[in-house]
Amino acid sequence: MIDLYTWTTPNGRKISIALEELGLPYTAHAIDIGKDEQFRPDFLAISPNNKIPAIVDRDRGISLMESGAILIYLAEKTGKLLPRDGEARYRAIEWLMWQMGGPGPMLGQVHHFVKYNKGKAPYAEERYLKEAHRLYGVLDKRLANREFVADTYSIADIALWPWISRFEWQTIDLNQYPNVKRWYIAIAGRPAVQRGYQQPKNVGDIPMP
Ligand SMILES: N[C@@H](CCC(=O)N[C@@H](CS)C(=O)NCC(=O)O)C(=O)O
Repeated sequence: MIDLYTWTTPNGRKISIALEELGLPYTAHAIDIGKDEQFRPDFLAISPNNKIPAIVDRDRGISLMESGAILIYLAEKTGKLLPRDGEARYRAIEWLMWQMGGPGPMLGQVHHFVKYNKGKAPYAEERYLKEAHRLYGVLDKRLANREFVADTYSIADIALWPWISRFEWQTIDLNQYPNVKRWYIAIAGRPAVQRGYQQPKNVGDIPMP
């Protein structure tokens, strides 16, 4: 049994979606970051960087923070969603790391400046929106001749998809990125994604372009 500490954000949904896809039994515990619950000492004991998501795998007595590390751990635990060896494995890790270093932090800044702080910091809005479009362009090109970012559906897609699901917050028109749009709609149709999206609580339908 796995305990997942999470909230209704892209980083949290990566892990609930992966757990659903892998069919691993888990309990989702809500850490409301709007109420500063991520600073509770019991949460800090498993996530010293005070951020969701984090997991505790009771079977192995291990706790982990950082969504990328958790995704690799879950994939290796089950032997699914990450090729075992060869170029395919490193391609999936490459795009997972791209998500962790690019779309994650950059689109996070777009949410702050373009949605929550609109009109107050034009330099930041322009900078991060420009970077968002660049990243969407990179993803669109990657998906031009393949179904998924690393050919077969993997933890790299699972890491990226919840960030793209905030396209409305980011003022991104997915019609500008037809390959991303096709990929996004296909993944949104997966029952495991639909279940994982609604953790740790139901927040309404998945946004559709
Ligand atoms: N690199 C981390 C980022 C996690 C992250 O930024 N989590 C946000 C929610 S999406 C959070 O917990 N923020 C609370 C805070 O910063 O205090 C990961 O991928 O797990």
